[in-house]
Formats: sequence, structure tokens, C-alpha cells
Amino acid sequence: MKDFKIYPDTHPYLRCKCEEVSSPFPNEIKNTLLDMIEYLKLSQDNEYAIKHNIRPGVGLSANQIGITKRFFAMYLLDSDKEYKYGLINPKIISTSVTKAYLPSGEGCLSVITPHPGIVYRYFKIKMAGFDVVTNKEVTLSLQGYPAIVAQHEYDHLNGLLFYDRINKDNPLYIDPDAVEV
Ligand code: UDB
Ligand code: ZN
Repeated sequence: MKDFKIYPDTHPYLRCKCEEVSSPFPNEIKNTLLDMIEYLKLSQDNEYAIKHNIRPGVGLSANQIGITKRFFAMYLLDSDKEYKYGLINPKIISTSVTKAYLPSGEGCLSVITPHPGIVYRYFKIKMAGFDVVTNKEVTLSLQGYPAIVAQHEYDHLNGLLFYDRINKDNPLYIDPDAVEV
């Protein structure tokens, strides 16, 4: 299994606007994405994570592993459904008005120090892109936790980190109209 070097938030890679991948998409990128999915899946195996000293990850973007191009992987199980995607050139094509948040806030594989605070995201999104798992253009309809993961990864491709979205004056403010996920 490929063991990725994950760059920290202090590295300029995490602040860059990643570049679109031009078509035809190189096999090298497709294979890297499949490796990223495999990495995430394995990282969620307790024994494997301890043995390799890695954190259980649900998403990983290209710039986190030192490639400043627009692609990311996600792997998670949510209410018995498997969300397994490797997306090239993802685009958010629509969003709900309703916002959502994780009550314990967010973390990041590139961030070691805790940043307490609520991160508001869209509760539902439609995301288009080329998926390497199915090898075709897809439009995903995501809501709740999977939608939060996809937005977190999408932010990475624009050089944004979760703590940029925390309200500085009132980090723990709960918007009564937002959905707790
Ligand atoms: C994560 N993992 O991977 F519900 F098996 C976080 C870290 C930062 C804590 C490692 C996570 O939420 N793991 C998890 C959750 C479960 C079940 C399970 C594992 N990310 C991804 C990331 O940093 N990508 O760039 C942070 C998440 C915070 C909100 C969405 C993504
Ligand atoms: Zn992250």
C-alpha cells in the first residue's frame, strides 16, 4: 500500500488554488486517486491505523499529498451506505439554502492543533465531476455528513481550511436554522 506524505497546513500547498486537470485524464492521476481511496479505507481499520501511525481519514485532497491539481478522494460509510469516490475537476453545481454543522467542529488530516468552533456548510449539495471508481462523469446528490466531507475536500482545492470558516468573534455560535449532523 502506498503511504502518502500528508503536508501540514503550514505548507504553501495547502493555500494554493489547484489547477484543473485537462482531458484526457492521465492514468497516473486515476491510479493515484484509487490509491487515495484505498489509503482512506485502510486508515479506518483500527489495527492498521495504529500499526502505521495514521489517523482514520474520510477524505483526502490532491494538494494534501503534494499535487496541486483539482482532485480528491472520499471514503466513508454513513447509515449503511458506502460513499466511495475519486473525483477529478469536482464542481458544486447546486446547494440547499439550509446549512449544516458537526456539533464537535471539524478537524483535518493536515492540521494537528485543535481549532474549536462551528463550521457551517450546505446541508445538501449536488457535485459534478469525473469519478475514477465508475470511470465516468457523475453528478452526486449528497446531504448531511457526506456533503460536509465533500465540501471540506472541495475547499482544500481552493486553498481554504476549515478554520477559515469559523466565526472569529463567536466560534461556538449555533445558528438555530442550521441542521446538526
Ligand atoms: C478526516 N476524520 O479524515 F465518523 F471511521 C477526519 C480527521 C481529521 C479526524 C482524521 C474523520 O472524521 N474520521 C472518521 C469519522 C467517522 C468515522 C471514521 C472516521 N477529515 C478529512 C480531511 O481532513 N480531509 O482533508 C476531516 C473531516 C472533518 C469534516 C469533514 C472531513
Ligand atoms: Zn482536510
